[in-house]
Amino acid sequence: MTRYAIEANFDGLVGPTHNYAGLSFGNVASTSNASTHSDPKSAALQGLTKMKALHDMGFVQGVLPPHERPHVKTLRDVFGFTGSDGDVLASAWKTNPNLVLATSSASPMWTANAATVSPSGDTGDGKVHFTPANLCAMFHRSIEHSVTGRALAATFADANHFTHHAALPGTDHMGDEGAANHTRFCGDYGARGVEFFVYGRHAFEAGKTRPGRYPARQTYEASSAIARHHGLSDNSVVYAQQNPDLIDAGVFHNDVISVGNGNVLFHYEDAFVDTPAVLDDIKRKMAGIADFTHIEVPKSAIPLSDVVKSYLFNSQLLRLPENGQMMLILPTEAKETISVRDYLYDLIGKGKTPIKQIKFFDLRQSMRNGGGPACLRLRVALTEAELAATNQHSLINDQRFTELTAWVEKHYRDRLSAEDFRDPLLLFEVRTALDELTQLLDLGPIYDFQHVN
Ligand code: SUG
Repeated sequence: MTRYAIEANFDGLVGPTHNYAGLSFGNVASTSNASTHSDPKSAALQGLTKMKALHDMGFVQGVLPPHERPHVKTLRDVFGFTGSDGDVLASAWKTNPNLVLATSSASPMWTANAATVSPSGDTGDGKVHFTPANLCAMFHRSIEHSVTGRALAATFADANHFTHHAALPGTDHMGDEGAANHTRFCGDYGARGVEFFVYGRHAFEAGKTRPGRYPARQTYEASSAIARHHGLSDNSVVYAQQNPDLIDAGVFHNDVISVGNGNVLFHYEDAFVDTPAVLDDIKRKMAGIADFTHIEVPKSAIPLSDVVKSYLFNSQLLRLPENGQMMLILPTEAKETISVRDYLYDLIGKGKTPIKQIKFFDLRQSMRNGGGPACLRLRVALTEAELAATNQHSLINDQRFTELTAWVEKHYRDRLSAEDFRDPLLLFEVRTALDELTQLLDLGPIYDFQHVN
């Protein structure tokens, strides 16, 4: 029996410490914008504008909170600094400013990396399963999963509907980047679908291909462990290795080279190792669920460097609630890259594609760190009962949008540079803002400074 269900998007609210520290090796935008000053207020308002627009189009839109940064607890527990919070910041900065910067990134805003989510139609126990990503490839992101786990548990609290797993161990062998490397194909969102896991390398088998220049952040072993923990059946799971040459060209997550939803996969030529076999496997497992279709962008139409620069595939592929048509939400950079713009207008002009509409959003503040529309959201397919069991304060409506906009206007600075992070005043500003936010979103005490153990 088909149950009424929707796909909700939970966007990360950009944090008050949004900045460009060049922390992500292999992410071209991050390294090339290192040390430029940022504008956290505009960044947060750009994100909220996208959330409100999706709500206005009839989608269920949720929000996940930013994290406390600088994270003094990491400076204490990991690096061993002591004294008052101000002392800890001062001595860490004196020792090496990079220690403070690595604990000050607003990177939890990219909630595509928050977790892997399996909807209840796919799981062994019929509940929605969440595994926060350990993000162990980058130090500044490896400190995210505990607070992310608490935020998810507070948002999806009802144990009758939601199961929360611990992050996998944060070791190189089990590197996990969450939904950025995970896609789900389906017919109805509430029925069984096919979960598609894309990994960069095998960790327990020597001699397999892997990139030579940049890190392959996700391992096959991490992806397959999550599938087991979530109770997915083998005939509903497809694994694919990302093409290592693409990782070496700056494609650090699968969501920089393909995006899927419903019965559609939109992808670049040779996105995977043996792409035809991967497509066959998906098609075979989708039989009886929905007619799987794919749109392949040929290399001859768009050079790889334009794909990476424009973030064409880091778009949100959405199924419009009113008519089931597909639409793409893209960053403005896609319109400004001529090969990409020409391709897109040709694609929707032909009319023979399931993608019928395109919309562009200004997300420049996030894009400068390599985060496009798809990075900013975690998809959670929910039945009617699961949606009702979700924390309603985490859902965007007109009132919540107004409250969050006022909250940003009140607490965020419009200019931040590296030196600002040594100032304890910034830390206290952040904590005051986040304390208010947990009340606004009715999340309870999820932050370390709120004395959670
Ligand atoms: O992990 N950038 C993030 C961008 C994440 C994008 N997410 C997806 N593709 N789903 C990363 O590389 C840069 C932070 C800095 O350099 O200051 C950063 O963490």
